[in-house]
Amino acid sequence: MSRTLTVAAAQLGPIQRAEGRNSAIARMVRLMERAQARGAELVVFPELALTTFFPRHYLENRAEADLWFETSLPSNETAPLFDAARRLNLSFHLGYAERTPDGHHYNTAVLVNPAGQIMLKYRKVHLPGHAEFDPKRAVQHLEKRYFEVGNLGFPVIRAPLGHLDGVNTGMMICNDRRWPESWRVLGLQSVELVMLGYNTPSLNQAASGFEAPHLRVFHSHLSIQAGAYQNATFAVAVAKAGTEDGNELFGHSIIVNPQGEIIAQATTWDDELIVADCNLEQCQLGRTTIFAFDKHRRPEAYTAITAQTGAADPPVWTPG
Ligand code: CDV
Repeated sequence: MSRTLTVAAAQLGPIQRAEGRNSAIARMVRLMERAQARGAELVVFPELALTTFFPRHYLENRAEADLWFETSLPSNETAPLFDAARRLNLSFHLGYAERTPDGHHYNTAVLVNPAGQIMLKYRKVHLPGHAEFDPKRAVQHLEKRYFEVGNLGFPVIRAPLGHLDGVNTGMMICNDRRWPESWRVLGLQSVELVMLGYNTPSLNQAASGFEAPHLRVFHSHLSIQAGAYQNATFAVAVAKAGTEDGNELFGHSIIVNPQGEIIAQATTWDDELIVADCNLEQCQLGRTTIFAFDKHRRPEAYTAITAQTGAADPPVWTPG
């Protein structure tokens, strides 16, 4: 049987702060219908897909932010996504803000099958930004205020997807894509398909140095293409795009093959579907040759990667 899975990246245009979940979810259901019409078996939505990218908004009373969090999946509001999955025989990946029954907060993604079962859950590990209001920034990035560091590691599961019995499927969320460690941990579990959603502003708002705007998309694509190539996996990277609450998100969603090539790319800042046939057999070449991990990796030389966080100064060279 062919191991070609037809995958749709469902980029979302902006979701304004005043826009209700119902309207965002209606847009997402329309994208699922279009995906099914184009033969897709899996639809991947962005990070925090149900609301505005709220970490840009500072709320002094942290608890008020709970209005942006989901306490259950499905809920009355998110049920139309699950209904559409069943009706259209689609699996979907959803990024959302999760509040657990015991009061923990995570930036989370799930993979849901057409029967509505959650097959895989991931909670974002690399939280960028800061926890307190930063007066130097024109736009805040308060992920460290609103979320805890994910506690599920980087799981991969072999799950039935579309017509395939088993696809080695993993996830990361936005900033995780910039860290080779995220990709390698997935690669070490033989991942074949990485789903990742992101919300990335067109401008670096950190006010600690100039970053040319054109480099923002370059760095995002560079990280995803390198991660896919070095771990012999497909990657579906899906953005929220456009001007949201006055702040520009750069879009440029892509699907990448295990050679690191972009095989589909969004060209608008709107709700936009890109679809690609992903022949998972293509993962074999890299993982049996240049990246045959079992033959060529040297973990004894990599101990610093898990032993330390920050970079240490090297010893100073002295003559003789
Ligand atoms: N949502 C994110 O994690 N965004 C980050 C920041 C740095 C903008 C990103 O890495 O794209």
